[in-house]
Amino acid sequence: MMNWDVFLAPYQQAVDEIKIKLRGVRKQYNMSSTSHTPIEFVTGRIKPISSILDKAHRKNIPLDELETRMQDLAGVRVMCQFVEDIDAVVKLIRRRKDFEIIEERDYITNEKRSGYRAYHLVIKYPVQTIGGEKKILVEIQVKTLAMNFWATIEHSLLYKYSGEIPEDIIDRLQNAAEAAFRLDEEMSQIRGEVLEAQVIFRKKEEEQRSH
Ligand code: 0O2
Repeated sequence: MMNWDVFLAPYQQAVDEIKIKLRGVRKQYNMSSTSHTPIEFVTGRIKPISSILDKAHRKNIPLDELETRMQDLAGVRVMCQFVEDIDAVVKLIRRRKDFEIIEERDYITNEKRSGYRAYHLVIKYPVQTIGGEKKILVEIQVKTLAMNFWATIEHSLLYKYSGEIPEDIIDRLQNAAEAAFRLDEEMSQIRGEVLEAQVIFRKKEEEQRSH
């Protein structure tokens, strides 16, 4: 018999620690007046036992191999305002000394067939336990608010229809994915224009000061 509480405890610990660390990054950006924070908010979860069992069954993973073969028992999600911020978050994750990156999956350049978009990183994270150090696999999903909105709705529909979403709703989800993509594009354009306006404004100010 598997003792789930004992098995999942270090995963919960890893999620809690990483949430605190990434929220700390956000705080640091917010204190700096020069750069905008690429992190809007951070959430995290341990995969529910029923989902672990479903996925293990679906992917033929024996329960004694979960630790090495199920990479998202611990999951952290980083939400960004703009698509450009995703890149900034990925870069800052790559630079960290406490995260060892095992795998990266770019579902932004390679959108999934469902319409799902996000950037996934699987890291090895050291948790200190009373039995010594334990390296835990954690999946970090980095996405925009629009990508997250779409994925959350699609996820609950998958659950509602036990994975068999009716055709007409699938079509609507595809349309919604397209709309979310366009929303991200529009926001990026606006961001670009705001940044450009700021540069022009700063230049004008400097010119006035030097006269
Ligand atoms: P849950 O309920 O969120 O835990 P696979 O599960 O085979 O598609 P793999 O290789 O395990 O994928 O890893 P991947 O692709 O990084 O996906 C892991 C997680 O990404 C999923 O976990 C979802 O959270 C999210 N995800 C991936 N594809 C989709 C999608 O099409 N729609 C939505 N809404 N989320 C997606 P789980 O275990 O599937 O689900």
